[in-house]
Amino acid sequence: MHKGRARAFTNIALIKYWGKKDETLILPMNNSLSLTLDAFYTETEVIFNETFTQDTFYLDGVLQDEKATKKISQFLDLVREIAKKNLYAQVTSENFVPTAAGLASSASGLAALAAASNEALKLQLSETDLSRLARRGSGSACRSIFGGFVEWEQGIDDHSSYATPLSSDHWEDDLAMLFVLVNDQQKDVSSRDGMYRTVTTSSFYPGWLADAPKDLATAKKAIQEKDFIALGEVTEANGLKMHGTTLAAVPPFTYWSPDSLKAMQAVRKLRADGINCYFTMDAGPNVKILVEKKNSKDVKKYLETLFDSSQLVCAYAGPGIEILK
Ligand code: 2P0
Repeated sequence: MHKGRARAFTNIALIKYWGKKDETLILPMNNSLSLTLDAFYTETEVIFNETFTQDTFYLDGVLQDEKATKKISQFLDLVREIAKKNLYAQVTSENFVPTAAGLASSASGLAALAAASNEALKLQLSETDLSRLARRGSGSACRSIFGGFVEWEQGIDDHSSYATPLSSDHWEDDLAMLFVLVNDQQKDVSSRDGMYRTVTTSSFYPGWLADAPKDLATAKKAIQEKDFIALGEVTEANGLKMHGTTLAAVPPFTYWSPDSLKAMQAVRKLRADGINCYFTMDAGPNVKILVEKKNSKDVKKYLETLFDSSQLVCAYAGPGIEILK
């Protein structure tokens, strides 16, 4: 029996990954930049055993169906290939999220599974190799191997596409990200399907691709100079551009709900009142607000006049993967 356990934290992109140039290898169309957070994480245990006759996957105590297990099995096939071992596995994952808010993240999930597998089979992969491996499970997972600010270099092949931590002199410790958890009545378009549809059909997509490298350069400069306003402005603009592409997809779609707009308006109002904060959104209606730690209480206080306090979660910068005994 070969057993490993690991914890990985979720990350939120300030410069988004949106679109693949290779669907199988999960090579992105552009570099992205994220902040790993401390509030949401996944703990995963993987056991490879000679006596198992298939892969099984438990998430939050519930045995998962064929579709969810298949994604895990395909990832484990990569691990088995690296290990040159033909063993089935039992994967037990727990997502730690403050409320049942649909924030279960494939980023933390696949990063934890990659790290746990590395541990179980004593593969001794470097963090760079782990990032490459996690990427094959879910693109954004390659960034969750590391803490703080992280850049995912798109690369041109399996070998050259991986994430690296950005040096920031610990500036991320002065920042916070406030989550506004919004209920959504709409049918979900998964990020995988959403980005595929956008790349293949949206006439706005070339505009996204033209701007992404410039936005990335602006964000990296802002981090180097600890310029919060510059980082916030480019984060908000880049997120809006990503969401703009979905409106021109065929068929069109949006991840925004009325409450998402309400949260965005609140951020604009706070800025007008002199509190610097900026929003971003991912493949769902939740709004994430980047703010300096020193102002996070004031932002939360204002949002509590608009949303239930159970919908508001404040996160800080988080660490990279952790091996659990
Ligand atoms: C990001 N998202 O950079 C972007 C912004 C969502 C919007 O990465 O298909 O679950 O498994 O590679 O990583 C979510 O997409 O997609 C994501 P796959 P993933 O965070």
